[in-house]
Amino acid sequence: MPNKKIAFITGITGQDGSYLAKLLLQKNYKVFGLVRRSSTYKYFRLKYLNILEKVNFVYGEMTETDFIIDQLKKIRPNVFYNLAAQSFVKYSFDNPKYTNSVNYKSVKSILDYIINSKLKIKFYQASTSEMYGNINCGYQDEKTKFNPNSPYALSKVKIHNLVKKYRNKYKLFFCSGILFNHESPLRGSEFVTKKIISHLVKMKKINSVLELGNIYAVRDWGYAPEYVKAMYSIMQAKIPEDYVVATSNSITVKDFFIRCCKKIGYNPIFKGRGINEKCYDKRTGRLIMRINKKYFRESELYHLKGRPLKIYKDLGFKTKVNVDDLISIMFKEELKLTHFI
Ligand code: NAP
Ligand code: G4F
Repeated sequence: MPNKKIAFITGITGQDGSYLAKLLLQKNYKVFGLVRRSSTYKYFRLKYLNILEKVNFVYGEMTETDFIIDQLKKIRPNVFYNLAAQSFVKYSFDNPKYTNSVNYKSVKSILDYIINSKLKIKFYQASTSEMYGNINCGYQDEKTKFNPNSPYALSKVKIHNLVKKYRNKYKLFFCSGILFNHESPLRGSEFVTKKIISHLVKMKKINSVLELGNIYAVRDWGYAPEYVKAMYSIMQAKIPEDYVVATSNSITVKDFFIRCCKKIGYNPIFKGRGINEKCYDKRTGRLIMRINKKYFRESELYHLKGRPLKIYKDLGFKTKVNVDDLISIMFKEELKLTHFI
């Protein structure tokens, strides 16, 4: 039997890292994952997917690039998926330097090492629709110019451009997926979809009010397990290129919230405007949601809608799960997940 291919995944404890690890194990890869130490348990996603025992862990920080390079020398992976990032946009305004260190500087050192080594490692970079910023255009695709308006987006544009530059200069298999927002039951709790769903489920038992920020932002939300399949396809392409991955449907945070309320049996009605806007259940009069200024960002990205035609034409990839399916899946799994945390 031929030797198994070896994958190295950074960010393996995160949403995408866990789903990707599962997919690569199914494809018969030997999977290594970088994990940073912390005082809290963070393997629940891998446990939930029933792959905790199947992954080989490497314990370290993205910023310790010498350590990561030593690991690459030992492990000699065929493929490197760089999914680790300071990925929370709001936090990047509080700590832009750290965001840049993790998302740009560390990755640059790893790429420089791959270029200078004799290792033939295919490299995938987790780029993001956040890089587009606010532009006057109905949709975004591979030809749309970047206009980053957060430190997170800026760090991602810098590394995205470097990956492209190195690919062209050194003719290596370096590529990026420009992924629009994608969610799942394993989404981090601070992101808005997961925050809404977890809260609505909890509200059935305890008396609390959901607090949100800008509910008029528009996002193109897809389903994470499908998006890791897109990452894999991008890495199987004959020619390394960058691809947009999106559903091409987008709605406001408010619309997402309304659909969730209806799904759980509320009849939402809204009163007030701006930061005084509130949502009540029409039947019981219960206050469900209010706006809290603290969830607003220094600079908001108002509208994202992807046009994923290139990946469809070149690689035959198309999303199937729409936002209502996504909401159903997230609600269904929310209660089960509490057993793994
Ligand atoms: P996530 O759930 O926030 O996971 C991030 C992962 O990176 C976690 O495993 C985290 O480890 C790890 N990490 C963060 N800082 C690290 C550091 N300094 N050293 C080592 N590991 C570190 O993110 P995700 O949603 O899976 O997204 C995966 C990637 O895709 C990210 O690069 C993100 O920027 C990008 N992206 C995501 C989306 C989306 O909608 N989800 C869209 C476009 C692009 P801990 O468990 O220790 O925190
Ligand atoms: O769920 P979010 O925090 O995701 P955001 O900022 O779009 O970023 C996510 O998607 C990017 C891809 O476009 C990734 F690159 C990034 O790593 C991350 O995965 O916020 C979505 C929208 C924003 O406009 C935000 O202002 O929801 C708005 N929002 C309104 N109230 C809120 C809240 N966001 C959060 N997190 N919490 C709120 O209470």
